[in-house]
Amino acid sequence: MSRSSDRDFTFPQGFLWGAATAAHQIEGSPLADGAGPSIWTRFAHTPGMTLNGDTGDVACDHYRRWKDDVKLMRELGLKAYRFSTSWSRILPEGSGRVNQAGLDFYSRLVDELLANDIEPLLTLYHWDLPAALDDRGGWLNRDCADWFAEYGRVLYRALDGRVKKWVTLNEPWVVTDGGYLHGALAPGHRSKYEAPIASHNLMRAHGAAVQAYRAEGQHEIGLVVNIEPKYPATDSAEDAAATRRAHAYMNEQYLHPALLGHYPPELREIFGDAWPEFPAEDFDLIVQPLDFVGINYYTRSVTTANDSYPLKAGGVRQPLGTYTETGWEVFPQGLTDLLLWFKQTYGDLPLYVTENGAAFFDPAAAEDGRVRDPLRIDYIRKHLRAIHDAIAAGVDVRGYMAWSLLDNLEWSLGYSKRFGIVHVNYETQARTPKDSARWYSGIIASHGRILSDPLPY
Ligand code: PNW
Repeated sequence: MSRSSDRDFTFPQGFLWGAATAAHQIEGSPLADGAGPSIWTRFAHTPGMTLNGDTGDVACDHYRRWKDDVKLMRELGLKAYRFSTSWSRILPEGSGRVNQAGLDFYSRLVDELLANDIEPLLTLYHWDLPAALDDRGGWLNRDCADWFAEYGRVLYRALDGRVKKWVTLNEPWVVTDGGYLHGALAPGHRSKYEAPIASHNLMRAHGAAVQAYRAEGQHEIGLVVNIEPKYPATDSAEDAAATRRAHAYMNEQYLHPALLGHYPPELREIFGDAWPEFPAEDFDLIVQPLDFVGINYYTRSVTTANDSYPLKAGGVRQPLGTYTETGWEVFPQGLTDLLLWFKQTYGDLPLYVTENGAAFFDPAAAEDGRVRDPLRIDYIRKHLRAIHDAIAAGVDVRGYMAWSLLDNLEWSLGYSKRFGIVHVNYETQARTPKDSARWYSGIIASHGRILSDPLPY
């Protein structure tokens, strides 16, 4: 595991090294300064929806500590910071009236990042729909494409030029699968009839926001998807077919319409009578030229014919596998495989790994103040090597954002899972860079060269 290697792991010049967060997971103060509630504020305050009733009311208090947090990013040597804006801070009713104070918060944050030579990557939607729009049907309402484009325009006009990399949606698959099919995430619906409609409207909203950007903006815009490569458990024909369906459902459901203009045919098989006929002209809106695609990668799954998609997705536990605290198998090879698959399927688009990381049970800070998290270092190190393999094979990967900068609110799992490279003490809000953060600083400073060194343990 800790053998050194003669290989040169230096990454291309200009490779963007960063870390990522999302508004609801770190900001706290969700209703401050005129903001409206989001579906996550409402969901988390509904008894029984989150572990221990945890809410985002305080989170990492980043809404008040943003300046110190940027200082910390600077100290770690980050070149980029991926964050999301909260729609209901900016448009409290989701559409119509703009709340200048909400916009100012992000404007100050972006200025502070730039003053510290950190490139902002701004995601418009990381799951926190304004509650007022959910009251009008949320992603089930076809008007959401107009609402989202309107919200995008407000931000493009305020920040384009200072922000040069924009993302429409973070992980539409999770929004739909968690929010409309299984109900584990806001708004907590469980309907196989709603899920395809929500997915389709998310993609229409994506298309509308990209179109609006072409009219207003001068720089780059893309989409972020989560990809989980699927491998068959055996070489039986049944397992192969199940793997195909799982792959179409999770990995192609959004990229196919966004980049090819149609859905993979397996979706009809999966959803049966719940799969509607969509108007052909919708696909003209959905398929927009993108400047880049962001890929969030955490794990793979091993699929059998016993998994029935979409309602129950099993995944076979690997007896020799290593698993993180969220039960996800550590499988770096999957990242190389998926990057190669992407290029083969969708062609040569610039790619960013916009999230990658792991929750592990980190020990408390030792007396020397260090938080020792060797498993996280090992995880990130292996995944960076896997990305390097893909680059060496010709895939155009331009950056890596560790998930996450800070320990934060892991949605319905509350504060129980820690993904940060920086430890957050939720009582005092003290930030302590873990060993992984220190090690990652060294990666950035050496352009990845120290990936050939043995593990620092
Ligand atoms: C991502 N899956 O979510 C999100 O973008 C983050 O906000 C989140 O904190 C992070 O991963 C860690 O969970 C995912 O089931 C949730 O495949 C679920 C899946 C993938 C990504």
